[in-house]
Amino acid sequence: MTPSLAAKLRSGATVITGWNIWPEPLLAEIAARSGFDAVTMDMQHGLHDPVSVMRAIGACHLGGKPAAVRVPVGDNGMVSRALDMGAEAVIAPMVNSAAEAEAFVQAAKYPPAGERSWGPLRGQTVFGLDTDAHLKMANKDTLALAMVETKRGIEALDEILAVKGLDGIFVGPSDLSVTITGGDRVAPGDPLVDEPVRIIARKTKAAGKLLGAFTWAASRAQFFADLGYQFIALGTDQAYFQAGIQKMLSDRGEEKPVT
Ligand code: 3PY
Ligand code: MG
Repeated sequence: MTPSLAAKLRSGATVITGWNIWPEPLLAEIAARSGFDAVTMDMQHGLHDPVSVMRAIGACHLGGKPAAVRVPVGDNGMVSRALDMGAEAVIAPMVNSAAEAEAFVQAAKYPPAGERSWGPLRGQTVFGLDTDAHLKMANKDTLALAMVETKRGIEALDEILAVKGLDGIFVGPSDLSVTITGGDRVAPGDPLVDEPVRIIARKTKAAGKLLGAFTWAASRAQFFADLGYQFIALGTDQAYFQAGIQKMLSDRGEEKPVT
């Protein structure tokens, strides 16, 4: 197994992940081969189902990059399944309390840290590890990241960070802006989210946990990276497709084939 996503992040590296919302493994593989350090399959707002996630994880490995999965809200069954399929990180959206974070960790970690049931039938093949090695690797080398993206989540942050086995916090700036404005605006890049983003960074680092966030622009990714966010999602495959079309329509360069 190549150095895990967890090992890279713990060594201090910044990891930029593509965000795959279209349930098509080929797109995940192309994202993996096109410069991203990892690819995340989104089952919350993205269109993935368990089968497409399973196929996309294999496609990411074919492209030489680790795969992460964002599960639907509160779907801890899918947390275990995504890990069983070979995901190196699972992201749980809308975690608003220590109890929710605790239930998430229970599904993501084998005993003694949690209560994950044994059966990584696909993951073992993806990682190429025997049973003992897989069991030893799993709790340390797969990450459970809880999204803090609401006022309630921020209020509960200290208790969420105290949950043993939780590896990190992943920030959703769109939901942060919606909750902060009381449902008035979706404004992920607005300065109004900067203060909570800074508070989350300070507290999470003090707790010795990892930081991740979603962004729509490389400049915003740099803002997060400067604050210590290391696992940074940039755009979605829908946005990559739209940006590619716009670039091709306006490109005045020489003709060359693209494969
Ligand atoms: C948010 O910005 O709220 C997210 O969940 C990113 O996908
Ligand atoms: Mg969100």
